[in-house]
Amino acid sequence: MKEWKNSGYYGKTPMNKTTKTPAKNPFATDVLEGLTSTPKTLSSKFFYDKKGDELFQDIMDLPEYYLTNLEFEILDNHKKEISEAFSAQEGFDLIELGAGDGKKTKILLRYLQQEQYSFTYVPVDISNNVLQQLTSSLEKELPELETAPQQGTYAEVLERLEEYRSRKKVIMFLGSNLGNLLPEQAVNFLKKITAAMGPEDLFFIGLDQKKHPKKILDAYNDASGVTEAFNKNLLTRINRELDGDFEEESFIHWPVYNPESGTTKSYLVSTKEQSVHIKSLNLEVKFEAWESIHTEISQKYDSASVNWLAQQAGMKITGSFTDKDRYFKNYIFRKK
Ligand code: AVJ
Repeated sequence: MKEWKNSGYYGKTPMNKTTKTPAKNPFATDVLEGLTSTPKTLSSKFFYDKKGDELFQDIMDLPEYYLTNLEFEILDNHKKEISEAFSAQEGFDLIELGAGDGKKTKILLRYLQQEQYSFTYVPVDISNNVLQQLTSSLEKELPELETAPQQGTYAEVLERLEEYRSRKKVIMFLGSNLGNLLPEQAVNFLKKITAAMGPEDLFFIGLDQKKHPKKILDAYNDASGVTEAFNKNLLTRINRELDGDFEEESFIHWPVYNPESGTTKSYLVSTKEQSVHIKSLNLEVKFEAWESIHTEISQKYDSASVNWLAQQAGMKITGSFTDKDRYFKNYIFRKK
């Protein structure tokens, strides 16, 4: 344990800052750090292995998880105005961070193509597998579409994009994915986007809004237990990849929503005193009865917090689109 803490790649980021080589095993590093901290934490970025990707697909189909359907509806209802805002004389590059299955984006892509806008779609994802599935579905559904998929972390791709200034860029970040970041991390992330933007470029972002706390809580505490399985997938992953012996039945999934901060925090709570052994970390983790592991934040926004984010990042809001209940919003940002 000590050697790990003192080694060069110890820390939250998967890249070693001094050498820019990937850490040996970012998951192992993060699990070790999180489970030896007080209070205990695990990072939500490790939800998304093959099983986690499938569970997230199931979450998007849940009746309680309103975010996906509302954003779909917003894009569909406002595709004309959105396309007009994206449009440019020499065409544009539409760069999507964390493209996933592209279900929502396809509404825009289809419309842009039908209206003969000139553009290239640049889906960005860390997973090659996701990119391949997306490209092959696009080849079938929109064979004329020009696509230029980019594999890598957002940071890597944004660095590449900085030098990519041949024509207007529209950078898209949907699904309220920003909400998984703490305010400071979110600002740093947005600053990188601002740095990659020219004066004409747009940033198009979807952010879930504050609303009745019950509605929000239900979205993270669905009756069928899919979100619970998604949260517990972190334990399954530790068991499989790091040779751990977590008993999933002795943890409960517990999300809480704070209407003041707008933050939903998800936890796994140990229902008994227990000890977990993680062999490949050479680590024994002790839990008291009812001790928690914090696993995820899902931030909800209002006009004050969105203005603050834009301001901090050196951007300004130049447009927004919402649904009839104002539950979800898509914003157009420009560089200030
Ligand atoms: C993909 C980050 C937007 O926080 O709402 C869904 C992930 N977690 N249910 C969210 C998630 C639990 C989701 N984001």
